[in-house]
Amino acid sequence: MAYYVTTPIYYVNAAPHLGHAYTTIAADVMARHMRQRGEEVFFLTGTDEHGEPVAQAAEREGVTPKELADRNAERFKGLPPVLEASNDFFIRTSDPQHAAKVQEVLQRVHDNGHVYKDLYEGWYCPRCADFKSGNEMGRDNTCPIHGIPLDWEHEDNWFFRLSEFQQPLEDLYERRPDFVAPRARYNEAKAFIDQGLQDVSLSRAKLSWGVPVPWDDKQVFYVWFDALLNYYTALSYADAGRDLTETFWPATFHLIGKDILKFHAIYWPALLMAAQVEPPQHLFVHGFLLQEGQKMSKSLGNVIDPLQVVETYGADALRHYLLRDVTFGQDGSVSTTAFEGRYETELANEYGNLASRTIAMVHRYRDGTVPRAELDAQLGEALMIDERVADLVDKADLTAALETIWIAVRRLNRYVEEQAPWQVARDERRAGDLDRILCSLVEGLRVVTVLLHAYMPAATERVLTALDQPNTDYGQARYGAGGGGSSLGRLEPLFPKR
Ligand code: ME8
Repeated sequence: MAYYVTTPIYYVNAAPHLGHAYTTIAADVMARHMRQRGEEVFFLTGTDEHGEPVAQAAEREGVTPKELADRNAERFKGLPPVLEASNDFFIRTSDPQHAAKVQEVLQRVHDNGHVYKDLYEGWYCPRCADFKSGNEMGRDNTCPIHGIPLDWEHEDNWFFRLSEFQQPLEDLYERRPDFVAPRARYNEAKAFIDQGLQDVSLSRAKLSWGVPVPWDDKQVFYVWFDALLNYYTALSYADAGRDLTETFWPATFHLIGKDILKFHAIYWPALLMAAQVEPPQHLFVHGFLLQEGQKMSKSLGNVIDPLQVVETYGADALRHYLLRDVTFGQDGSVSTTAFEGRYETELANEYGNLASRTIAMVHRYRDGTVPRAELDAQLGEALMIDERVADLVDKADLTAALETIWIAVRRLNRYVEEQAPWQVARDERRAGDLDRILCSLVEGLRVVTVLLHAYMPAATERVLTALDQPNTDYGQARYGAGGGGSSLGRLEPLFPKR
């Protein structure tokens, strides 16, 4: 089966921050997990480079939009490798192949009769690149997201007949209750549709930093339509020798933050229908990372630097923390104190310690060779979780999936305490018991490690290497699937004290 997961493409008007890292990490967990299951995966991320947010930031810095975009796109492009994110391609909307495909698709929307010219008059936020209707505005005509005054815009635009898609969108939501998750976001999108859809601007006349409208050389496409199309255009040129559209479209999951729901849940499927292209299968909308109760964002300036965290603690620790501490799909607070707490209690003391003591005991009591013995059945139930974890990841319920695995990690630590192998080792007559305990522990550690691999690729690889069982195929996530008798390597502390 083909599996296609995307993140939003990020604005290049500033440097990447923790919010961007968050979505990229989540998408990576899904991509890695699916690869373990043998699926053909395509994972896309990239940068959104056109429109006012970038043009205005460039003006403030006294450089051209292209210069600013080139400089910051490099920083965004450098983020996935730092996070151990395994994207298959990085799209930039300034790629000429993207622009050509945008023109092709939107020309089709035009030729299909869904576009007309009219005067636009209304409020506009240049940071959101969004036209605001009355109920989307803050006090005194400000943007409720950015807190800046809105601009009163007055210009001739090409309009997209979104209102024509009222019924098709209602049908889509009726037919596919899993089109948008979590449920609260589905309801929010549906409520927006139920209010009655208005046509929207498809182009801007005042701006030159964008993809030119092929039938009107005085206009460029409104940045949101250009940006949304990245999910589709990338497939046509990501692999130089092959058009991947047939294989991967419609996308399996678009992951987005709740700030951009309207564009993805309403404009995007409507636009695709207008171009006679199948809408994506699922949108998953996660919440905001909050710091001191406020949305963390580059324009508010209150950010934890993901690069710094990774440099000190490693990418695995950040990946674990973000998906564990903030329920994926809801808002959640982040803080360095909470991060350090999880690092120490869960990574160092629970998983890290389970791995090091298991391996150390095999060295101490059995010269590093895992004894062959019957596995302890009492661990079976706690460790037979591969299907449950897979079902949860299928729904992008990444926090629940991680919690399910973590319960097994804790069960294994309890098993060590209950069985007290150090006592068993003192009694020669109980050699068989010790074999069983060590063999079961190694197998249990291997199972949770295969399951955790998508979340913490680096640490788990080290553990599997030390266990001399490097296979991460999902079939290996079953208790009993491992080959006993391996000889173990050494393991340096996975999560050392900082
Ligand atoms: O909106 N908490 O780009 P953007 C959680 N270019 N996630 C956060 C976050 C936070 N505090 N801050 C940012 C754009 N994000 C458009 C998207 S897509 C066709 C075009 C994440 O740079 C989250 O995924 O403002 C959010 O949706 C995205 O970054 C917005 O990034």
